Amino acid sequence: MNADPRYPLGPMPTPLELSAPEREEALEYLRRLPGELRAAVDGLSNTQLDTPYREGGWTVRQVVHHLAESHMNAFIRVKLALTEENPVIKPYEEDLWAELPDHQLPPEISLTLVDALHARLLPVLEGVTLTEWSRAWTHPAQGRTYTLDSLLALYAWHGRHHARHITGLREREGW
Ligand code: NI
Repeated sequence: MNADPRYPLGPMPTPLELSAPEREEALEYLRRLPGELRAAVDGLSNTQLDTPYREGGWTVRQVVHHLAESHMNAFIRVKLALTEENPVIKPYEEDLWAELPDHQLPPEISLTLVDALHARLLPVLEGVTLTEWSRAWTHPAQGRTYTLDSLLALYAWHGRHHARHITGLREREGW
Protein backbone atom coordinates (compact mmCIF):
# COMPACT_ATOMS: atom_id res chain seq x y z
CA MET A 1 0.00 0.00 0.00
CA ASN A 2 1.06 3.55 -0.61
CA ALA A 3 1.84 5.23 2.72
CA ASP A 4 1.99 8.81 1.43
CA PRO A 5 -1.30 10.48 2.56
CA ARG A 6 -1.14 12.82 -0.43
CA TYR A 7 -1.32 9.88 -2.85
CA PRO A 8 -3.84 7.35 -1.51
CA LEU A 9 -4.17 5.75 -4.96
CA GLY A 10 -0.48 5.97 -5.84
CA PRO A 11 1.26 8.46 -8.14
CA MET A 12 -0.26 10.23 -11.13
CA PRO A 13 -0.20 7.95 -14.19
CA THR A 14 1.47 9.28 -17.35
CA PRO A 15 0.93 6.63 -20.05
CA LEU A 16 1.25 7.75 -23.66
CA GLU A 17 -1.15 5.09 -24.92
CA LEU A 18 -4.13 3.28 -23.43
CA SER A 19 -5.81 0.09 -24.62
CA ALA A 20 -9.49 0.23 -25.62
CA PRO A 21 -10.62 -1.35 -22.29
CA GLU A 22 -8.41 1.09 -20.36
CA ARG A 23 -10.01 4.01 -22.22
CA GLU A 24 -13.49 2.74 -21.44
CA GLU A 25 -12.60 2.28 -17.77
CA ALA A 26 -11.18 5.82 -17.60
CA LEU A 27 -14.28 7.28 -19.29
CA GLU A 28 -16.46 5.44 -16.79
CA TYR A 29 -14.52 6.96 -13.89
CA LEU A 30 -15.09 10.42 -15.37
CA ARG A 31 -18.81 9.71 -15.86
CA ARG A 32 -19.14 8.67 -12.24
CA LEU A 33 -17.05 11.48 -10.73
CA PRO A 34 -19.79 14.14 -10.29
CA GLY A 35 -21.98 11.72 -8.32
CA GLU A 36 -19.06 10.32 -6.33
CA LEU A 37 -17.86 13.77 -5.38
CA ARG A 38 -21.35 14.79 -4.29
CA ALA A 39 -21.69 11.62 -2.21
CA ALA A 40 -18.22 12.17 -0.69
CA VAL A 41 -19.23 15.50 0.88
CA ASP A 42 -22.88 14.68 1.54
CA GLY A 43 -24.03 15.67 5.02
CA LEU A 44 -20.76 17.29 6.14
CA SER A 45 -21.02 20.32 8.45
CA ASN A 46 -19.15 23.56 7.78
CA THR A 47 -16.60 22.60 10.43
CA GLN A 48 -16.04 19.25 8.75
CA LEU A 49 -15.79 20.93 5.32
CA ASP A 50 -13.09 23.22 6.74
CA THR A 51 -11.03 20.29 8.05
CA PRO A 52 -7.79 19.48 6.14
CA TYR A 53 -7.93 16.03 4.59
CA ARG A 54 -4.40 15.52 5.97
CA GLU A 55 -2.07 17.50 8.22
CA GLY A 56 -1.04 20.64 6.31
CA GLY A 57 -3.26 19.76 3.35
CA TRP A 58 -6.23 21.40 1.70
CA THR A 59 -9.57 21.41 3.48
CA VAL A 60 -12.41 19.26 2.13
CA ARG A 61 -13.95 22.46 0.77
CA GLN A 62 -10.73 23.36 -1.07
CA VAL A 63 -10.43 19.86 -2.51
CA VAL A 64 -13.90 20.21 -4.09
CA HIS A 65 -13.15 23.64 -5.53
CA HIS A 66 -9.74 22.41 -6.77
CA LEU A 67 -11.37 19.51 -8.59
CA ALA A 68 -13.70 21.87 -10.42
CA GLU A 69 -10.94 24.20 -11.59
CA SER A 70 -8.55 21.38 -12.42
CA HIS A 71 -11.16 19.73 -14.61
CA MET A 72 -11.97 23.09 -16.24
CA ASN A 73 -8.30 23.12 -17.27
CA ALA A 74 -8.71 19.51 -18.44
CA PHE A 75 -11.63 20.48 -20.65
CA ILE A 76 -9.61 23.30 -22.23
CA ARG A 77 -6.58 21.03 -22.70
CA VAL A 78 -8.65 18.32 -24.38
CA LYS A 79 -10.17 20.84 -26.77
CA LEU A 80 -6.76 22.38 -27.53
CA ALA A 81 -5.28 18.93 -28.23
CA LEU A 82 -8.16 18.11 -30.60
CA THR A 83 -8.07 21.36 -32.53
CA GLU A 84 -4.42 22.46 -32.69
CA GLU A 85 -1.17 20.77 -33.69
CA ASN A 86 0.81 19.87 -30.57
CA PRO A 87 -0.41 22.84 -28.49
CA VAL A 88 1.57 24.02 -25.49
CA ILE A 89 -0.78 23.90 -22.51
CA LYS A 90 -0.83 26.52 -19.75
CA PRO A 91 0.19 25.23 -16.32
CA TYR A 92 -1.11 27.06 -13.25
CA GLU A 93 -0.17 27.44 -9.59
CA GLU A 94 -2.79 25.23 -7.99
CA ASP A 95 -1.75 25.99 -4.41
CA LEU A 96 -2.07 29.74 -5.01
CA TRP A 97 -5.42 29.26 -6.79
CA ALA A 98 -6.63 27.47 -3.65
CA GLU A 99 -5.88 30.57 -1.55
CA LEU A 100 -8.16 32.86 -3.57
CA PRO A 101 -11.55 33.81 -2.04
CA ASP A 102 -13.67 31.49 -4.21
CA HIS A 103 -12.22 28.51 -2.32
CA GLN A 104 -14.29 29.60 0.70
CA LEU A 105 -17.60 29.27 -1.17
CA PRO A 106 -20.12 26.51 -0.42
CA PRO A 107 -19.02 23.25 -2.14
CA GLU A 108 -22.42 23.05 -3.86
CA ILE A 109 -21.26 25.72 -6.29
CA SER A 110 -18.39 23.56 -7.50
CA LEU A 111 -20.47 20.37 -7.38
CA THR A 112 -22.90 22.03 -9.80
CA LEU A 113 -19.97 23.25 -11.89
CA VAL A 114 -18.51 19.73 -12.11
CA ASP A 115 -21.95 18.37 -13.11
CA ALA A 116 -22.16 20.80 -16.00
CA LEU A 117 -18.50 20.52 -16.95
CA HIS A 118 -18.53 16.74 -17.16
CA ALA A 119 -21.80 16.91 -19.11
CA ARG A 120 -19.73 18.72 -21.75
CA LEU A 121 -16.39 16.92 -21.31
CA LEU A 122 -17.77 13.39 -21.72
CA PRO A 123 -19.36 13.86 -25.16
CA VAL A 124 -16.09 15.37 -26.40
CA LEU A 125 -14.07 12.41 -25.11
CA GLU A 126 -16.65 9.88 -26.32
CA GLY A 127 -16.32 11.38 -29.80
CA VAL A 128 -12.54 10.93 -29.97
CA THR A 129 -11.56 8.60 -32.82
CA LEU A 130 -8.92 5.85 -32.62
CA THR A 131 -6.28 7.97 -34.35
CA GLU A 132 -7.08 11.08 -32.32
CA TRP A 133 -6.15 9.43 -29.00
CA SER A 134 -2.50 9.85 -30.03
CA ARG A 135 -2.84 13.60 -30.72
CA ALA A 136 0.01 15.42 -29.02
CA TRP A 137 0.26 18.31 -26.60
CA THR A 138 3.26 19.69 -24.73
CA HIS A 139 3.75 20.59 -21.10
CA PRO A 140 6.13 23.58 -21.18
CA ALA A 141 7.52 23.25 -17.64
CA GLN A 142 8.29 19.56 -18.10
CA GLY A 143 9.38 20.05 -21.71
CA ARG A 144 7.60 16.80 -22.52
CA THR A 145 5.04 15.86 -25.13
CA TYR A 146 2.03 13.79 -24.11
CA THR A 147 -1.09 12.47 -25.86
CA LEU A 148 -4.84 12.72 -25.50
CA ASP A 149 -4.66 9.23 -23.95
CA SER A 150 -2.36 10.74 -21.31
CA LEU A 151 -4.98 13.40 -20.50
CA LEU A 152 -7.71 10.79 -20.20
CA ALA A 153 -5.64 8.63 -17.84
CA LEU A 154 -4.50 11.62 -15.82
CA TYR A 155 -7.91 13.14 -15.17
CA ALA A 156 -9.67 9.81 -14.58
CA TRP A 157 -7.07 9.19 -11.87
CA HIS A 158 -7.27 12.79 -10.65
CA GLY A 159 -10.99 12.69 -9.83
CA ARG A 160 -10.70 9.43 -7.90
CA HIS A 161 -7.50 10.64 -6.19
CA HIS A 162 -9.22 13.69 -4.67
CA ALA A 163 -12.54 11.97 -3.92
CA ARG A 164 -10.47 9.44 -1.99
CA HIS A 165 -8.88 12.25 0.06
CA ILE A 166 -12.37 13.11 1.29
CA THR A 167 -13.70 9.58 1.82
CA GLY A 168 -10.43 8.60 3.50
CA LEU A 169 -10.78 11.48 5.97
CA ARG A 170 -14.39 10.51 6.69
CA GLU A 171 -13.36 6.92 7.36
CA ARG A 172 -10.55 7.95 9.69
CA GLU A 173 -12.77 10.44 11.56
CA GLY A 174 -15.81 8.15 11.64
CA TRP A 175 -17.96 10.82 9.91
NI1 NI B 1 -5.29 17.78 -7.96
